[in-house]
Amino acid sequence: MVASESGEDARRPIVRSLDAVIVGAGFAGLYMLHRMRGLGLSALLVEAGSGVGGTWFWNRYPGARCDVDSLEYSFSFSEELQQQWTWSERFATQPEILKYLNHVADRFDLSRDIILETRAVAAIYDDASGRWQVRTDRGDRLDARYCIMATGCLSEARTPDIPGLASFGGEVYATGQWPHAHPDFTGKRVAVIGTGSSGIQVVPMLARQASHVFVMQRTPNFSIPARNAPTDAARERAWKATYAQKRQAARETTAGILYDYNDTNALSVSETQRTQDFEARWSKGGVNFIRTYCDIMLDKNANDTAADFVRAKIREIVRDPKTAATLSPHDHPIGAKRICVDSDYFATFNRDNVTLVDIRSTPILAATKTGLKTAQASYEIDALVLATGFDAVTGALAKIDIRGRAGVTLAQKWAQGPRSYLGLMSAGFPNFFTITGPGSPSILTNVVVSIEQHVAWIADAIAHLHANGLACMEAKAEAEDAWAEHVSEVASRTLFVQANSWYMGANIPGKPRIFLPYAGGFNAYRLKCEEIVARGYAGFTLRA
Ligand code: NA7
Repeated sequence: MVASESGEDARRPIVRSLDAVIVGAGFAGLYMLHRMRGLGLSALLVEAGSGVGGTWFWNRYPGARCDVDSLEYSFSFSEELQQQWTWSERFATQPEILKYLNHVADRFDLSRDIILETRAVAAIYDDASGRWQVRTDRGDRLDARYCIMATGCLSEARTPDIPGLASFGGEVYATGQWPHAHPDFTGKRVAVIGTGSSGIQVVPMLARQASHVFVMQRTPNFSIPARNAPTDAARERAWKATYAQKRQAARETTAGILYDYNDTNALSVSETQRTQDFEARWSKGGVNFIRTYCDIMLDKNANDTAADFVRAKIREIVRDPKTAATLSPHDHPIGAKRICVDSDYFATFNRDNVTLVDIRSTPILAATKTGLKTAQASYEIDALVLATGFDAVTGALAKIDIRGRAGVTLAQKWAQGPRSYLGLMSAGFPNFFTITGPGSPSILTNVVVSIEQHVAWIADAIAHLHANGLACMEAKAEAEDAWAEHVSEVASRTLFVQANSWYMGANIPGKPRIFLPYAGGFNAYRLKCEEIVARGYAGFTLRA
């Protein structure tokens, strides 16, 4: 790799003319680089971290784990890779996924074209030459025909604006930027702010170490037990015997995952039957729970049956009725916020060293030198853990000064909400691609499946340009408008729009309230992309 671990001055600025600059070395960027190489094109990948892995590089907090089955949350593009790699657990831990991504980088010799510890700060389109000028915080000047953003949907971690936070004298950690040297919480009093997936994963781990954990909860979340287990060797063998077919079958589903889909409506079966069905899914564990019936995300009455079941489980697990009530979500339909998957989260509140603090009714007023203060109490702590989420989908793009045709910035264009054709390209930004951009299924699916589809589509589009002597590709404004309307119309038919979620941009003050991903399902989306190609890249302008 070009950059080194040894600090800022270890290398001189790079000045290079390339076919493509790729930003971000997570699943998306790594595969994109591999595909560009496959086309015989020159590409350089710019990565802010000191290693590859993207989201899985930064989110290394204790308990960080994927909630998609390992056999599915992995690349399918190389048969040898998928046959040879072995996952140790049903839901892989962050260190194992990071090891896998490092293995992929080594196996496909990607590292020689990756510059680490380097943040892309600007990408400016030059109308005259039709090329992108990418600048980095290390002074690099990269000039390329294609600029491909693989910046991730959950990569821009945010920290809360708590008055006095800077004056807190203890340790402060953010789950989305966890230090490499794991902090030791033994004997310490810790407060965790945030009870989304990250908070729900980290709390049980901290409770085993710390002398006391205060869980500062603003909004309770629905969570399903993971039922994680070591990889079952027979199941793995069976999968690998027909891996390619399984991957294809997954691509033909809504989520890009071989869940147990059920086309029955929740209210079409008896209450006894429903309880049995929910119980069966609950004991199997995982987000598959939300697929117990096909209308859970479409019909509020159906949704209520699933939500009631989970609330009853919380009451069953948590001994103190008041704590159980505070942990029970009532403000959003189950699944309308990303459903969480946990290992012993609710049971953790039965421990003597764990206290739930309802900061909805008594908000945090300030941080002090020694802890946190609400209107009712002061919490003396040694460490503070912020599990406060991300500026999702568009946050990482917004941090880069991206300017398209006539100097128009992406930030200006997206001020009222992102506009993108298929989540892949935005009008006015020629040869500029976003992998899992807004308006694509991305985070509503197995994101690796979505990434592979996007990368393959972009690589094929670039190959098409080259094969036909074309230099430039751009989304048409009218195609983009029609797509945005479709994305919002599909979302409006679901219960997703009823929650103040990061899917809606609702967790970021001032962010336009728009449903960011495409809720029409992976398979429908994939077919749409294929149809557009078959129609000669309908909705795109291709120029010589
Ligand atoms: P999430 O799901 O956005 O959760 C963030 C949590 O932090 C959530 O409970 C928020 O409460 C809470 N939060 C955010 N800001 C504050 C402030 N200022 N005060 C108190 N509490 C706050 O992020 P995660 O990292 O857990 O998960 C993101 C995705 O990663 C997840 O969905 C998976 O797909 C993987 P709120 O709900 O806003 O009241």
